[in-house]
Amino acid sequence: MDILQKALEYNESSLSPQELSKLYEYDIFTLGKVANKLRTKRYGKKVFFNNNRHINPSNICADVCKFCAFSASRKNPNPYAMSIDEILTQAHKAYENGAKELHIVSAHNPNYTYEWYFELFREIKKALPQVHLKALTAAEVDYIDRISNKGYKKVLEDMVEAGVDSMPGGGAEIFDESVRSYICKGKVSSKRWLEIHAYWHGLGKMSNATMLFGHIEKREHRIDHMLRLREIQSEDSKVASKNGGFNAFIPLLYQKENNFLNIKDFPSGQEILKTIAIARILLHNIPHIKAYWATLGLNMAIVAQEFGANDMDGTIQLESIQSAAGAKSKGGLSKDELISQIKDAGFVAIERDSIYNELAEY
Ligand code: V47
Repeated sequence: MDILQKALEYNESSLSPQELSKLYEYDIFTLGKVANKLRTKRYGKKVFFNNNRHINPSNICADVCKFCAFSASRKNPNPYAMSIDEILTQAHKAYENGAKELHIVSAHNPNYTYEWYFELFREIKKALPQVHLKALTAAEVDYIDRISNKGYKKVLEDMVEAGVDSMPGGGAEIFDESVRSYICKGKVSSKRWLEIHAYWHGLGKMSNATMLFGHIEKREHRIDHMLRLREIQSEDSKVASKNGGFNAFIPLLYQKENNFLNIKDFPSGQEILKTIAIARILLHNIPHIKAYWATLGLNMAIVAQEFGANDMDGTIQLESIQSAAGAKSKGGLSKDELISQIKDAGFVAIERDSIYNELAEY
């Protein structure tokens, strides 16, 4: 039996990342056809997007990730730290512009206290209770735990109490420990990143999971990353009382400018599409695969919808992390632009909320 057939049997522990990395040896049409069949079975011609706003309270960071161009202590000479009032002003504007989700993640600013974060979330929820609050990556949760000594479980419980609705998927990077220690030494460990999400899911909450690819990692590291996520998700589903889990897997294509990784060889379009198709094939228990237009570019993100992806992310309004590294995403996208691209590609555009309830069809 060939490796693709075996991969589709989902005999959880039978194939190693090395064996599964042979999936990349199939051509894109073979992988794409299988991945497209899987996504079509679940979603037909639907492509999902949401109306969201990213807010990044500060770019002053205690951690040093080689791939990051956003952090002020690196090649970006403009440090900033927003106050709660400034963030609230942005949140109100975002809401007036149609955002139904606020995605709030920050650099690890040592001047923000434990209380600051939770006051921020409470104030936002008080002012805009109808807006979905997606906030704090597992890397931030780990950082807040380290500065406060509260323990990550308490941080997560306090997030629920303060009104955080879901967690974004950032900070996952690549779980392989050797790659991780080269690209982001000192940041949350892979083990802890996974423990944090598992505990959050146990609180009945949803989250996403990213993977930063296209830098020094090898194919088998990407597969290993996906398998670790698949395992956590299936562990989660064993506990009957839980309603939480991973909503979406988001492969983030590494952007090369203004950072310290100094990568010369970038993945081809084929390698990117194969990665997305393989994610759909392997991650049978994570419902949504997001082709994040901010890193892939709009064209590639739309093409990826025929290679297993079923989501584009959203309007964003202001994107500061990937655009600092060269992505053309700073100003976000209008809802009309997203809808027109999705329709032009022959799909049905579905505006969703943050946990994938369908709000409107275009
Ligand atoms: O974890 C940093 C990445 C992430 C670069 O959960 C870079 O819905 C590419 O996690 N090139 C933060 N990527 C963004 C993130 C995210 C984005 C969209 C949706 C969701 C979601 C989550 O940005 C970090 C890091 O992996 N990043 N630098 C770079 N040079």
